[in-house]
Amino acid sequence: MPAFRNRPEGSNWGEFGEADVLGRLNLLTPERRMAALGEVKSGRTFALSLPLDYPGGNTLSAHRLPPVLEPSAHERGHGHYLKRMSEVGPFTDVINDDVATLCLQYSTQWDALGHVGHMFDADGDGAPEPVFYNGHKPHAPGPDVAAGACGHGLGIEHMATCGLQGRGVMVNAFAAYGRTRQRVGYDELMKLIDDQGVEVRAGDLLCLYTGFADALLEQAKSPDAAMLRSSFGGLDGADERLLAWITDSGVAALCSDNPAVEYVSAKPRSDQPHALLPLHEHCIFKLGMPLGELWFLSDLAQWLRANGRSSFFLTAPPLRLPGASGSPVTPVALV
Ligand code: UVW
Repeated sequence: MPAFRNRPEGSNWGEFGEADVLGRLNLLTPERRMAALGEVKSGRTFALSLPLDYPGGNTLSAHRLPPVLEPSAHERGHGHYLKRMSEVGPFTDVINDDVATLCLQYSTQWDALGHVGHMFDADGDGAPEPVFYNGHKPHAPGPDVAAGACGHGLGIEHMATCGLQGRGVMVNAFAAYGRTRQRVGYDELMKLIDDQGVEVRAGDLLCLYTGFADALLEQAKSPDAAMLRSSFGGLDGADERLLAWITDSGVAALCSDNPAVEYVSAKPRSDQPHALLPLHEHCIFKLGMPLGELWFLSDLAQWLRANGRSSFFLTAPPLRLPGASGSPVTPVALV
């Protein structure tokens, strides 16, 4: 029995199975991974993560706080950071052991499929209820569910265990627009793809480089939110032709160096109920497609451009943290 009676217009719910939790990551097949290995020609790697204490502060997202890294309680109990094994025997080892308090979506991250749901009448009772990809329902926090965690069947652990590797493709929006707040809709994306000779294939992990993370690094953990918000754009989730292209392209995931992949505007687009984040709605909620945000794409984008390439092998598993709605990630591109 599917978990839903109605499915949202334009969604693929049920197509990967009634209980599916991977969405478009199902397209990362062994055959496609083998083909993606053909992108490896030099053996050079690029780490696509920011330091996880960037952006700095919480001006970009008030509820996401910088990580706090401390020695573990055990070591604090010893009154010093280093545990000296000489205290328990004739040992020379000195050991550090840390605890991190980490907002999982503070810095370079994956949004899991449990990150964004919508009010939608999936059960057909005539009233919308909160629901996620493939009809998954949120669970109320209880003894088995960490209070405050999304706590339903779409936690990030599924992305971790699926072996998140495949063919990456880079679209370099910064090369065309520089530091201009540009909406990248269907027309703009097709022009970038044509001009840059990008070949997008089903199962690809598509990366959009805007330059946002470079500005963050320049601002050295004191982000100038006004400058950042007025200087960098993203994919235009309000453009229906772009959404149709995302569906038809078979792309497995979208990633960017900006904070939301999409161009965010808090201004309502109509008087009718609608998504604040329409690209999130289309990708995460309707298609089961994870979004990668605040990735550090600059060095890779420059290298690809200098070498007349746009594709690479990408490895990007999140933390295997059951129930989490997002996770830090250290993606690695192999070219
Ligand atoms: C929200 O904050 C809702 O989304 P994201 O971090 O994915 O842009």
